[in-house]
This record gives sequence, C-alpha cells and structure tokens, in this order.
Amino acid sequence: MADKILSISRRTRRTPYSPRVEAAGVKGYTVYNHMLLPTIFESNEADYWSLCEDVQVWDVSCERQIEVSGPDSERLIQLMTPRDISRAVIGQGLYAPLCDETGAIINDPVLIKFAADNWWISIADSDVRLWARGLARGFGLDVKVHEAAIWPLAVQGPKAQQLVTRVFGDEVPGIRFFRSKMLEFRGKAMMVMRSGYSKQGGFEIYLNDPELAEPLWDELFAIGADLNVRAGGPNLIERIESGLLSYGNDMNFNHNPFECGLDAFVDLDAEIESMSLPALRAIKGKQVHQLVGIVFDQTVEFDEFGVESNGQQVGDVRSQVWSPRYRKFLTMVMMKRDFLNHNTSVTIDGITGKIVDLPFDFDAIT
Ligand code: THG
Repeated sequence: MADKILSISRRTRRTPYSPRVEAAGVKGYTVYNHMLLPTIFESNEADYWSLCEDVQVWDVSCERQIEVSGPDSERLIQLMTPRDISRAVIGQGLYAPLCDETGAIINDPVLIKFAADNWWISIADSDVRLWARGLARGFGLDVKVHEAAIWPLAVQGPKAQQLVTRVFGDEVPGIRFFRSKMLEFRGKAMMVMRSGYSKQGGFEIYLNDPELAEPLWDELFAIGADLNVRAGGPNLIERIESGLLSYGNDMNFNHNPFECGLDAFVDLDAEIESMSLPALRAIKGKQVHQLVGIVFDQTVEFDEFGVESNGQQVGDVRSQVWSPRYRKFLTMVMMKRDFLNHNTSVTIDGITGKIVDLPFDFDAIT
C-alpha cells in the first residue's frame, strides 16, 4: 500500500505550508480532517531518529480548530466532554475525549480555553463541527461554531525549545506543559503552546496569518541549521512507542473511553452537565473490550487484522509497527476482556507475543 498515489483536489485541502513541505521532499501524505497531513520525508525510521535526537518542524494544519464562541461556549464544550473543564485557565489545553449520549467517542481533541467565551476544539480526524452545530441548535445555545483560520505548526524533539526560543524569544522556556503564551512573529501575536503529538518535547505554534506560513517555516530552518532541523510529521514508530492514541486507528465511535484506557480523562464524580456522563457511569467496568499492547520479538503478519486463539477471534489489531530502538514488534490490539482474564500471551503463526498494558513499559518488556 505504501507506493500508491493520492489524487489531490480541493477536497484534500492543501495548507499554507504545502509549498515548503513539497520543497522539503515529502514522500507520503495521509488525509486528516479533509486536509493533507505529511507523514514521511526520508523514511519512517530515519524520520524517527531525527525526531528523537534533534528537532523537526511539522505541518499539522490538519489539527483544525473548531472555534466555539459566545456566552454558552463553555456550556457546549462541557456537554461534549466527560472531562471536567471548569477549572481550566485561559491559554490552557486539555486533552479530552468527546463522547455522545451513549458514551461513544466522537473525537479526542485538545480543548483550548482561548478566552472566557472562546474555546477551540483542536480536533482529531472526525467532523466535530457538524456535531457541535447540531448540539448548539438542539440545546438552543447562544454560540457560534466554525472552523477557525488557524494553521498549527509543531516543532518537536529534544532541541525544540532551543529552536522555538530563537524565533519567539525568552518567554518560551517559561511555558509549562499544555500552557501557552501569545508571542510575536514579524509583529503578529499568535499562540505558542508546549504540546504536540510526540513525547520528545516541543511546541505548537498556532499560526493565524497564512501570509506568514512560509516566512515562519523559512526562519525555523535558517535559524536552526546547526540543530539539524528537518521536516517531519507525526511518526508512527514514536507515537506507538509513546502510547499516543490515534482516533480512527486505535479507536473510533464504536468504542468508549474506558475501552481505550482514557479513564483519567473521564471525571465520573464531577457535578457537571456533560451529555455522556450518565451513560459512562453506567458502563464503567463493564466494557467487553480493552485496548492493550501485544509485543512480539519479530514481525507478525495478521490475517485481516484479526487476533485468533483456538480458531476464535479474540482481538482486533488497531496499530502496529517495528520498533528499531527496542527491536520489538509493537501492536495495539482491541482485545476481548474475557480472553485477557485468562491469558497473558497470544501465539500467531507460531510466534508468541506478550500482552501488556498501555502505554508500553519498556523497562518491564526488555
Ligand atoms: N495537538 C493539537 N491537537 C491535536 C493533536 C495534537 N488534535 C488531534 C490529536 N493530536 C489529538 N490526540 C492527542 C493525543 C494525545 C495528546 C495530545 C493529542 C497528548 N497527551 C498527553 C499524554 O498522553 O501524556 C497529555 C495529555 C494531558 O495531560 O492532558 O499530548 O497533538 N493541538
């Protein structure tokens, strides 16, 4: 599948960084929120080492911002998520599942309190705007919901702080995890948050002027040449090693947060108006499936992503990758809990894999 061509049209929206992404030699894209997301530049593995050792610039414009503004904005956001958002401060991001009235996951965005009556839903890959508008209408809320003209650029890797400080100044190191500051580039203030879809550290720059996209990209590369800065994107190896979930891959609207291990982001005891909480309280502990890791010493070929034991399908492979660092084949599998209660390993084509909790604990594995 890796060598197929993607036909690009208006539906697969380009971004203000696309000319620079192409000049940097992008080799692979995926489509996310109906927009191009660059995934591969050199190779999955070469990109992985560059991300873990140096610093990369990612065009993550596809993290679209669904802006909810108006007096009822916080009420609408709280209706959509079972995570208690009441103590969020302005400029804070909160990773949070969005769930419907049955507890099913609609999306797993970063929620950003941009101002008192202005929230941004930094969405994963599903059409949250439609749902938000429907809810606003149905509940008769005084809000406006639209996709904002924001194009996030992520700077990720151990040298990200050095690079972003050179461009945005000395306030950068003082930004805490999932907090942000409004900082200027070429006289224009934009939000800079310590966040991003890797565990290598870094920032996301919420560019709000498309005219500045190429100048910002160029500045990061010119000023970061000695840091070995490269173009990159969310990296399959790194995000699986780090246990970052990918909506549409690891879970979708058939799953609830407990099945995916997102329990920490569901405030079951909070006294909040959240449309999924009654259902989530009722199903807690009763889920039939659980997302776990299965670790093999060599690559395994699954038949149609199925995990079978004694001729029975006991799991569904959601993501998989060879880890060059740990020399293990890492899989994320939605397994039947009944099977997990009685087994700690599974054998595929004669190769036995160890079942482990997510995120992977490599000290315990190796
Ligand atoms: N950044 C922004 N928006 C996004 C993503 C992002 N939207 C889509 C997608 N990525 C959402 N998915 C995730 C998954 C995990 C995290 C962020 C976005 C993440 N989690 C931390 C963790 O698991 O350790 C911390 C979560 C917390 O404590 O709140 O960073 O990457 N803008």
